[in-house]
Amino acid sequence: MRVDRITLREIRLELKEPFRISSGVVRERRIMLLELFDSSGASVWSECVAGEAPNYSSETIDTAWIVVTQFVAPRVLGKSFAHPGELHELLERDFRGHNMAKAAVEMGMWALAATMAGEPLARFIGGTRTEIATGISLGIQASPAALVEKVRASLEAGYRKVKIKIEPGHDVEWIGAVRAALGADAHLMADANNAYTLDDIDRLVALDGFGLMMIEQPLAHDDIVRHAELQKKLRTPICLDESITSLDKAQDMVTLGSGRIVNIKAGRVGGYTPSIAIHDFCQAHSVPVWCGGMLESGVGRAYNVAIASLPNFTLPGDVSPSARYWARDIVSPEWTMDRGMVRVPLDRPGLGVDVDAERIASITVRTAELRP
Ligand code: OSB
Ligand code: MG
Repeated sequence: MRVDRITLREIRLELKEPFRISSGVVRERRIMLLELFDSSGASVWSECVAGEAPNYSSETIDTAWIVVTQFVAPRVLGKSFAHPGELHELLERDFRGHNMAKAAVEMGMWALAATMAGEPLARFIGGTRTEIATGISLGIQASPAALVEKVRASLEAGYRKVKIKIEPGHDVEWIGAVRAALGADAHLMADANNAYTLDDIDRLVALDGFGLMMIEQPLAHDDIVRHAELQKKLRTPICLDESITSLDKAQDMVTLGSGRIVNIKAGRVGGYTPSIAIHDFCQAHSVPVWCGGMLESGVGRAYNVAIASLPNFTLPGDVSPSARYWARDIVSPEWTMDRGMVRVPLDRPGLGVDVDAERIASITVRTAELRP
């Protein structure tokens, strides 16, 4: 494969409802899409998952736009690769961080290779599932009662796991209200997005009483050591999200006991090669993984569904259907859910969905053409 042109686009997509987490709120996504063109004539779409503000990781859509343009694309454009597995090492060499910018190109190369091999992306990367158990991630709500109704509706819609965003003051009482209203069997978890410190140990121990499937990333975004101290005091498994930026970090987590579950987001770790490596490492150490989400459009969702089809993705992923996010997605068919499952598209090569270029054109606010 040899990519001789990459088109960047920024689109704006309004969320059906604002999504509030402990570190910020988003109402309208600014999404960077890429289109990679191979010299053979094949092409593919990919998505950069960087957000609008640096409140999840240090990257934003604007840093990613610059980094892809100035550093990532020049390393890839016009070069021949026998396999997309070669990209990750090339993009790591003397090039620190910017995992989401790297991943947008690296994952596009995987989808391009799958397309050219005539295989569905999920099968090309070793995925074995035909459908993905699906969870929903609920932003911080205005009141415990409002949260209870959201969780109730989500379980009625068939979601296999409900993740509740928490922060100090929107936590013990709120999770307690949900547990009391919906019973011991509801599959609930919490995600703090770094809102706590070890000084909040009393609150965190109080949450331990609610039988949550896991508590995601309670402490600092780059912490491994303090999470190990916290995990010793909790029965509830800690799941790390932000802290796992590479295979090394997953190894550190297991060595130190900083958590028992990993949320894999391919964008956060720099693409599919490191995601597969983390998946394999976790599998060998009996650590379950699941696929996280970054409020992706239908393009990014295709990559999430494909990676979630690997065998050790044994917990429901944040791979909700298109209609949970958007009035209208940019792919057809849109992503749908049936009995809490999203089907892995296995009937065609590549991403498995058509990308609606006309609709994308109508919501594009900037473009760039990158060549060798
Ligand atoms: O922490 O998992 C998170 C969205 C943006 C930034 C961080 C996170 C999230 C989500 C959304 O939880 C999950 C989804 O895409 O549905
Ligand atoms: Mg998270």
